[in-house]
Amino acid sequence: MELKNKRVLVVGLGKSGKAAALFLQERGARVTVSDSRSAEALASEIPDLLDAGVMVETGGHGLMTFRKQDLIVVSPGVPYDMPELQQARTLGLPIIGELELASHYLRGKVVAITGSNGKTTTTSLLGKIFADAGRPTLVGGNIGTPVIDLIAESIRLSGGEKQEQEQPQEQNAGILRSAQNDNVDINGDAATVWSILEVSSFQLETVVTFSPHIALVLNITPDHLDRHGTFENYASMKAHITAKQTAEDFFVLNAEDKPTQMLAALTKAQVYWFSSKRPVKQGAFVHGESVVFLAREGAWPEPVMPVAEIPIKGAHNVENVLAAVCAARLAGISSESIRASVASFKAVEHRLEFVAKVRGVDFYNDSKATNVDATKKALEAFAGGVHLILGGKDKNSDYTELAELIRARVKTVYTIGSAAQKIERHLAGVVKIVSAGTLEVAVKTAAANAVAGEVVVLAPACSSFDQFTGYEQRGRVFKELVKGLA
Ligand code: UMA
Repeated sequence: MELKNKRVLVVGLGKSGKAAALFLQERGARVTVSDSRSAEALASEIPDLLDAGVMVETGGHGLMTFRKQDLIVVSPGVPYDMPELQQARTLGLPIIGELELASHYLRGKVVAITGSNGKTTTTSLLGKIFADAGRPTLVGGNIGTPVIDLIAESIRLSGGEKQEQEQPQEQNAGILRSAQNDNVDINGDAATVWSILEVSSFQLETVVTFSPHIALVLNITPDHLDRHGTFENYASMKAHITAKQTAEDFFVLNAEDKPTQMLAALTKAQVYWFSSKRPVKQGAFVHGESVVFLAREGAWPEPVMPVAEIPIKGAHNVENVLAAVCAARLAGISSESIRASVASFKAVEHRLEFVAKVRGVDFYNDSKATNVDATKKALEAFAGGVHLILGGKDKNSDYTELAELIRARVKTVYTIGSAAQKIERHLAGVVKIVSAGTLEVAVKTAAANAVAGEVVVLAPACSSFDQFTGYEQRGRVFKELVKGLA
């Protein structure tokens, strides 16, 4: 992608926008950043950009700014259909996201993980499996580090700028050979740099040529309907992950999730499956008490590890491990190495993370449960006696879907944030509800109500942006409040 002297507009000055703007400027583009927030709100970001020579527009997006550009790069959180972008489209200006931009420069191979839930855990786990196996590994994307910020290290680890062009094809051939030989456990490409990327529907909305060597879709359940409008639109964004894959690539899918299964018909890549319930044609599944991997149809399943050795809580985490096992075996990492990595894996922060036991009550931080399905998965991990903190910013979600599990396992729901009233309407008559308003009141009231042996779980089924800067801050505040109790 030629950037020298190109006029490029970056929309949004969050983590992705800042990384994209500095990268583009460094590559010789003439960059403007436009953000709807005020200059005061962006005061800590602006000096770096001005120093680098980037022009900055704050306090709104000027229509003219979106006209005189050769390329527009949008941040994931910027709505695809905002009027300024619609106008740019009618003018025929190319519009891509930060992920697409980064993928043109990232060296080595990509494992991309998407899904409504489990992305962060699976991405972290795969990062650990690859790194433990001695593979040069980078981890980023929606998990927190913009993909742009991985580029420099991917180039360094690949031996510098010079080999930029030749490398990918050679390495693809190695992996293809390994799969065809029914011997995926090869060491032939141990020097390849692997970028393990968590990718969201927001990021996938604006990809054009992005083509991961191994793509995983963990599950597709309603989320972000406020942005994508319908479930069908949302699911179609997830499908973009495989749109540019070829027969040399791998597509790993959840055999137990209907919307995910349907993606198999859309891909040119080799489809591998994972299932916690039954054997699959090729891929990873639970057989008796063990996780096994089947390299291809008709082969003998090879044992990877006992299910009992999986250290992270909940049936959904067995699925995450199966997905990771499948991807790691396809990359040629041995079962022994995978087993050791999984067994020593610690729950990701904010993902059903154990915080503390206070007077016999266990506190779990699942702040990353930002949709209804994630909250269901959290509840499934506990037999009963749950004090559940729900609420935040609504995403056009249907909370009645929680009713059955709440009736069976939850003693009291504590509502917080702007979605509280809607949640209370949806769960009326199902369970005792306390309108707590804030996280602080919720934690203190739940701690006072819960008795030894019960659990307090923050799994809010909503995004955090009404009261916090993100789910991480919400999770950290929760942990501080719990520590305060102790
Ligand atoms: N903005 C505008 N105009 C708009 C909308 C937003 O200028 O119309 C500006 C905001 O004022 C703000 C900036 O855009 O300054 C924010 O951009 P962003 O929302 O894309 O945030 P980043 O900081 O760049 O973070 C993004 C991801 N955020 C979202 O997708 C909302 C982060 O995922 C990701 O970690 C980061 O890039 C690095 O890749 C967060 C997330 O909530 C964790 N993701 C969603 C999720 O997991 O459910 C998809």
